[in-house]
Amino acid sequence: MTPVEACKYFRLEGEVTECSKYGNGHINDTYLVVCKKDDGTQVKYILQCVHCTIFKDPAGLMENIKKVTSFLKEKIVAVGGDPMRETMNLILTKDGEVFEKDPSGDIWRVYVFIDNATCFDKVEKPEDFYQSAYAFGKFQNLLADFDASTLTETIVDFHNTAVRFERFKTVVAEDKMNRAKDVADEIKFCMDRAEDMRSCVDMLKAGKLPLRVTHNDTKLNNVMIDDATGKGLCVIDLDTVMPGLSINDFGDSIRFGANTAVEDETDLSKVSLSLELFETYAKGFLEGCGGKLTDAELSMLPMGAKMMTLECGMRFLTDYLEGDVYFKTHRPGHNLDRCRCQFALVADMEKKMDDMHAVISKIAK
Ligand code: ADP
Ligand code: GN1
Ligand code: MG
Repeated sequence: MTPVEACKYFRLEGEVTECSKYGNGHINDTYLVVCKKDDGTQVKYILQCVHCTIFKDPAGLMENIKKVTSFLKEKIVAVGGDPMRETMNLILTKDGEVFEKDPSGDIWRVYVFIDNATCFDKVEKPEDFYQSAYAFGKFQNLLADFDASTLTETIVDFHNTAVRFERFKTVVAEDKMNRAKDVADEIKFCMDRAEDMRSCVDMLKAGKLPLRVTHNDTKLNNVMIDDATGKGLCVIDLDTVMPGLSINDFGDSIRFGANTAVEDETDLSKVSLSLELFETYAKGFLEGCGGKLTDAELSMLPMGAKMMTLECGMRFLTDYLEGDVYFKTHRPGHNLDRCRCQFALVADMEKKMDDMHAVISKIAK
C-alpha cells in the first residue's frame, strides 16, 4: 500500500494535500501528512510504516504505545501540562484501531504532528543537549510506577549485549556476503572486548542493577525541543519502550550526542567523546530522574556509555556483514562507516573512563 492509500484508513481531518518522506530515523518509513480543512486551515500528521521483519509482534508493540502514552497523558494533565504536545497522540483508524495492517503485512499508524518543535540530528547548542537529557530522565521517572509486566518485549534481547555478541560471532562465521575479509580489524575490536560484552547483563542478573521501564533508543533525534521555550518537550519513537537499564538510556544518548562527530563520520580524526557534553547530559539526566538512580547505577553510567557505543558499533558491523538488511543505509558501506565511527568513540571513551567517573562523582554528590 502506498502512504497516500494508507491515509484513507485513518480519521484525518480534511483532505490530504501533501504526503512526503520525513525525518532521519534508521528504522521506520516516516511521512509528513498535511491536510486541508474546509475552512482552509491545515492539520499535520506523522504517518509511519512499521516493518514487521523488525517488529515481529506489531499488535503488542502498538498496545505498548497505547498504554504508555495513556499513562503519561494522565500524569501530564495532573500537573497542568499539555497532553497534545508533551506526549505522542495516536490517531485511530476509521475502524477505531490504533494501526492498519496492509496486505503485505506491514503496519501503518498515525500520530498527531508536534508542530513548532525540533528534533536535532547533532548537538548545536549544549543547552539543547541538557534539555534532551532532562526530558529522557523525566520520561524514565514518570514511568517509574508503570507496571512493567504489562509491556510486550517488542524486540527480544534488544540491549542484551551478550546475546548480540553471540549472534555477531555466528554472522562472522557464516559471512554470507563474503565481507568479513575486509573488516578483520573491526571484528578483532569486538573479540578483544568479549569480557565487556557480558558486564551489564551479568550485573542485572546478579540483581546489582534494577530493571526499570526505559526508552531504549535515546538518540537526540528521538526527543523534540520546543522552538518557543527551548525546553525538552516530548520524547518520541516509543517502539522500544520496555523493561531495561537506566544506564543504557543514559549511554545511548552519550554515544550519539556527546560524540564530537556525527554517527557516520568517515574522518575518524574528528571522532571523540566531549567531556563537556558528557557533563551537560549527566546533569540533565540526573535532574530529570529526580534522584531515583541507585549508587550502582550512578557508578555504571560511564560503562553504560561505552557499552551502548560498543553494542551499536557491533550492530552496524553485523548488519554490514549480513548485507545491510536492518538499518536504512544511504550509501555503499554506510553501516561500516557508522561502525568505525562507533569503535573510534569506544576507544576514546576507554581513555576517558576515569574522567567520566570524576564527572559523575562531582555531579552526584
Ligand atoms: P525511527 O524509528 O525510524 O527513528 P521515529 O519515530 O524516530 O522513527 O521518527 C522519525 C522522525 O520523524 C523523528 O526523528 C522526528 O523528526 C519525526 N517525528 C516522529 N514523530 C513525530 C511527531 N509526532 N511530530 C513531529 N515529528 C515527528
Ligand atoms: C535505530 O529508530 P532510530 O533511528 O531512532 C535503532 C537504535 C540504534 C540507532 C542507531 C529499533 O534508532 O537501536 O541505536 O538506530 N532502533 C532500533 O542510530 O533498532
Ligand atoms: Mg527515531
